[in-house]
Amino acid sequence: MEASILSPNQNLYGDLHNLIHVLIGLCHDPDARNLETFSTIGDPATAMRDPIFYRLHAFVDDVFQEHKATLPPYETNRLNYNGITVRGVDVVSQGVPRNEFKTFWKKDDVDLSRGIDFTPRGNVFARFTHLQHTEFTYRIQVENNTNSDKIGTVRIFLAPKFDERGVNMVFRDQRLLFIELDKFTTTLKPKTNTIERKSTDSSWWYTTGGIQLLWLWMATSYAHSQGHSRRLLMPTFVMISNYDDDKINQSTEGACADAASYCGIRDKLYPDKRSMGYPFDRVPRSGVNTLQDFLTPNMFVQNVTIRFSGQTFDVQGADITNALT
Ligand SMILES: [Cu+2]
Repeated sequence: MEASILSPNQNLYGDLHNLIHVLIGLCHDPDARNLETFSTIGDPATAMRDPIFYRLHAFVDDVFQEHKATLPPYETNRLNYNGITVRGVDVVSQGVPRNEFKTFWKKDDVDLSRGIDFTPRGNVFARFTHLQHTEFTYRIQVENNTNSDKIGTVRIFLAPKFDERGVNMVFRDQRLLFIELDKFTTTLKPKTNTIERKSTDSSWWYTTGGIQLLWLWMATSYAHSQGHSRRLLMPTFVMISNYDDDKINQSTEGACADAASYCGIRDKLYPDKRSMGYPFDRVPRSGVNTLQDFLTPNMFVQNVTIRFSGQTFDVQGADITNALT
């Protein structure tokens, strides 16, 4: 899909994804006779503004899934973590019912001074309104039935429960829609453990929470498209995998390490030995038709509601819903 300078044979591996961006981006002046530059899809900063971006990326996903379909499914011995059982998962948030994500509008300022083509004397702020969610904490109950400390990788995902007709999704379709909300390592003492993890510590968290926010935004948009205006039920999936099978022997210090799921760690290996998307990146083992069929004892599913409150908060965080006309 995308050779890099590390690929042993760049011509053989090709660069399908990037070259389609370039192909479409220059289609209005393919032999450069008018000295035109590329259009929106040619630059990562603007590519998503072109509707064909989504067709291109769906195509890239499809090619990748064709490859994944040739790999053997994960059998339970490559999913389970012997001795580790996840007993319960809750999402808790102040002033919000348990197992609910609350979303609302938030005003914020962004400094555009580095992106404009004159030299400003100071900052150039633009105020915009975006979707935001209240901070929340995952509370995960885990039993370690061995008699020593165990290290695990906690993997948290969100997925739709229903398809566009409101019917429960089958696993072979649903697995392609799981999105990672967080991933971190934890030490499990013998017997019972309660893991608490804040949304602001997420491996996808990015200053004001861009990426995680994007997922919740997509989920809320999906809710609207489903006609469940302002309210959507989604399974939150938690898995604890064996860190012995996950770890990369390197220091985890480095640029971008706080959002490592998103961008890796600069000049280091990707900090997870498992394939990206694990455990949902391969076709399921035989006999698995639903998410419930897929579960091994080290996994747990909690249905969580995403509720859009309709409120708007200003830059300082004051509720200005009723001040708007
Ligand atoms: Cu792309």
